[in-house]
Amino acid sequence: MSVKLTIGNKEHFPGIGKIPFEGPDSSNPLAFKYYDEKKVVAGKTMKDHFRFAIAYWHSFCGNGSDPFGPGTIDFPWNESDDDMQAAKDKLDAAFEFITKLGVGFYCFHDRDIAPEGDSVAESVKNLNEIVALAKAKQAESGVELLWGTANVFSHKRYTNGATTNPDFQVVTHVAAQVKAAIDATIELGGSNYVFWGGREGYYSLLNTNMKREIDHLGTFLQKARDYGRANGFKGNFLIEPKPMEPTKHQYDFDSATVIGFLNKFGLEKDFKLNIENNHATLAGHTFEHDVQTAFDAGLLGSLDVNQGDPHNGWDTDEFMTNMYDATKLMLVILENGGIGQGGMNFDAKRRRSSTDAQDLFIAHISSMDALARGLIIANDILENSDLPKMKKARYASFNSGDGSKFEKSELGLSELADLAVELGEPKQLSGKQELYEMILNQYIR
Ligand code: XUL
Ligand code: CO
Repeated sequence: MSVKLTIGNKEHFPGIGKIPFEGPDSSNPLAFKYYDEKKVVAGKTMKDHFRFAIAYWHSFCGNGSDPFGPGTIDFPWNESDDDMQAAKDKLDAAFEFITKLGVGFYCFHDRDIAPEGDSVAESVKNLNEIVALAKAKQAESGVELLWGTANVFSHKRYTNGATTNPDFQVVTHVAAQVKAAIDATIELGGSNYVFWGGREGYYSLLNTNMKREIDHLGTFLQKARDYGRANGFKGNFLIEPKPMEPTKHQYDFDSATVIGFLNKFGLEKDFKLNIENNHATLAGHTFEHDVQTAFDAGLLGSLDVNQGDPHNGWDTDEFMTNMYDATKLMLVILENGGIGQGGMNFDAKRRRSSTDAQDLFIAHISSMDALARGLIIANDILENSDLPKMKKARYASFNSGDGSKFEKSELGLSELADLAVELGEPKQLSGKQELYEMILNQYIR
């Protein structure tokens, strides 16, 4: 990737150059300690293992505002009173940041990169104008689009849902936005297109016909897929599960729910899942559980690698730095052959009180290092510890004889019951969870 520090006229992150790899002994906060993009682990460079992507909305739009107070972080690219000029300045800043960090991908919602206009036509015109500029920046920098999406949850017209809104007129506006966002993703060569069901869900069954709403969602996604395929989109469509927030009952609850939904509506050949750590934990799962569930269904698409706070129950979108979570995630990724044409989008924001420009770099560097270290440890565990052998050995009774016949569906219930009489009481076999945990700890070094 060629690195040009300023693409527009102005440098938005002065004093910060290309982030170097300096190794684990470095104390430079603006250097990688573990993420070495060229380092080969398990036959692949780190760059290819992760396919890291910057989340446009958090990194260049989220200024630290929360329900208790306004923004705390100054964005020099937001100074212009002209919305379109501000969007162009933001694009400059975004590509400056992405290339200085040395990340290969980015992700956006339509409204992150271009302002909503006063009409459908003006919104599409704004988007197309910025997309043309983004295309030039991608060509100049080598940065690629991991996925595009439409923000169909912020505008007040979506208060009662987007495609699941009880008002058909709202659904037509969703279509206008999704069509333009798919067009933008195709134009920018995006590898994937994401649907996160922002307000697709409900608060009370007293006013909600859940079946009708979910049917509308299925029909809408079939039409979006048909449009994308007819217009040359070759990437994966992705659904991002989340159990709650903003609504009480989000329809795309978790991986298992979405897999059932995709199969029901005949979407499983074109759609996969984009799984986010903080969403999985809100659903009462671990990240690796929801990722493994998607892999097992052949539907792992991409990841949003953030983390929540274990002490509260909402979506805090913190940068993923927990070494246990990173290691357990990378174990699942390595054991299942990698993330394919997906990637790892941060979908994380620095804390409201992290107000220095360099904090944005530090947050990303820290998370990339945690995941890189997790990759190295996971690979070490798989290559050098007894853990994979132990896990395999637990299922050895299904490898031959009657166990193998059962796996091949060759034994009926009566035959199985007769075998219980013949074989007698099974010997107690320890699951040895503490030993597995001991091995994990021994390798986190
Ligand atoms: C919200 C969330 C979204 C999606 C894209 O919780 O994760 O930012 O990733 O719409
Ligand atoms: Co997300």
